[in-house]
Amino acid sequence: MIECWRWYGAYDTISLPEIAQTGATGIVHALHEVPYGEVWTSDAIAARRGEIAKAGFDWTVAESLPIHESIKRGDGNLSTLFANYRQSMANLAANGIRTICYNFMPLLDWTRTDLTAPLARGGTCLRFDQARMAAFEIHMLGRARAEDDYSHEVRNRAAIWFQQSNEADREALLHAIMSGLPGAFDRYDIAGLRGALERYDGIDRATLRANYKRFLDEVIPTAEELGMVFCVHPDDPPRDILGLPRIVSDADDIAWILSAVDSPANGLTLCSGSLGANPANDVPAIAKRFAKSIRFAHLRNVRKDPDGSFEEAAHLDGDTDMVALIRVLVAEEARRQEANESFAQIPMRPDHGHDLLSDLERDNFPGYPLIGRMRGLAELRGVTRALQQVQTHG
Ligand code: CS2
Ligand code: MN
Repeated sequence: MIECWRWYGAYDTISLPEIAQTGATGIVHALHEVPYGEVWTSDAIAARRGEIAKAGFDWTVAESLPIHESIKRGDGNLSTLFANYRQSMANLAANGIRTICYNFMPLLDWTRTDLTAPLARGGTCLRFDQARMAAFEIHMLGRARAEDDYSHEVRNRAAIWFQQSNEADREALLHAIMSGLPGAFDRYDIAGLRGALERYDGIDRATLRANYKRFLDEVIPTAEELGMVFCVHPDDPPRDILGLPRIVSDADDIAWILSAVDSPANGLTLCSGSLGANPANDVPAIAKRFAKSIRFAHLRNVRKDPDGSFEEAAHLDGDTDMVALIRVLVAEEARRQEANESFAQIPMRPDHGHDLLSDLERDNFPGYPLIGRMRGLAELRGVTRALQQVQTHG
């Protein structure tokens, strides 16, 4: 496994020399400052790669090479957007970056309703609360379509939360839902979000899948030519939100994606935290079933409530059996090495982390603190090393 760390470049308050002390050797990075749909130039990639190399790291994975909303919506003529995307791929490959993580979530990337939920022993975590999300969708946005996504009981609690909330509570909820990644993409207020959602009117699951297939047809042959691998990141949370369909949420979705274009370049980012938020997803079993297609691993854990809410647990402590999952990854790496396959080692990163100790005084991106992720990485490293030894020596 290649131990990696997501670094947000100029947007990050955590420096490369600090990351070096965590023991990670690979950097996961994107040119976050480039507006979605524009080309990542070779010069800009080379400069960033040089900066990363100078600090002693390899730029191991490009995450994400973002997909413009027009491609997801399937708006009219997309030839320029596809050509730009392929140009960015070629520029990455020319600079030795051959693993591309992306996602196909309409409109919003990962979504939480609370960025600082307290932990029992101190520190904070990210939380997704069903009633708050329902309050946002149904009462703040006025999305009647979203009502079907919630139980009667959750809708009741959502109505009560909304009635009792003040302006500041609603602002904080909007802020939590809209935060996510840094960079040059649209961020919305309520009115803006309503407008953006209208542009998705009429786009159901089947249409979104067709648009996704069209994207894969446009880029996977190029990835093959360039010797690159693509790995789709699952939806987070893995279910429809804002009344929009999500199509990368479970084993059936993954099977559909991998068979939509059958190629070794069409692969998967196994994100245990994203998939693990759906009680129907058995993450180690999913990893086992699709092991050959896993090109990147995001390792983190979640603890679920019966109503569908969840919070991010310590890396080894949530509902997902991380030891079982890492065992699958370690076995798959051994198989690839044995078969002399390229991309034998799987890059991993401790996906999110808790805000712990000095993280609490530091301004970092939600989910991406230094100490909390370092704790996660250290725990995962211990499990991995032990299982690697068992794999080799029995
Ligand atoms: C994150 C991803 O929530 C998560 O699990 O790792 O959302 C990530 O930020 C991108 O969506 C990957 O393309
Ligand atoms: Mn992830």
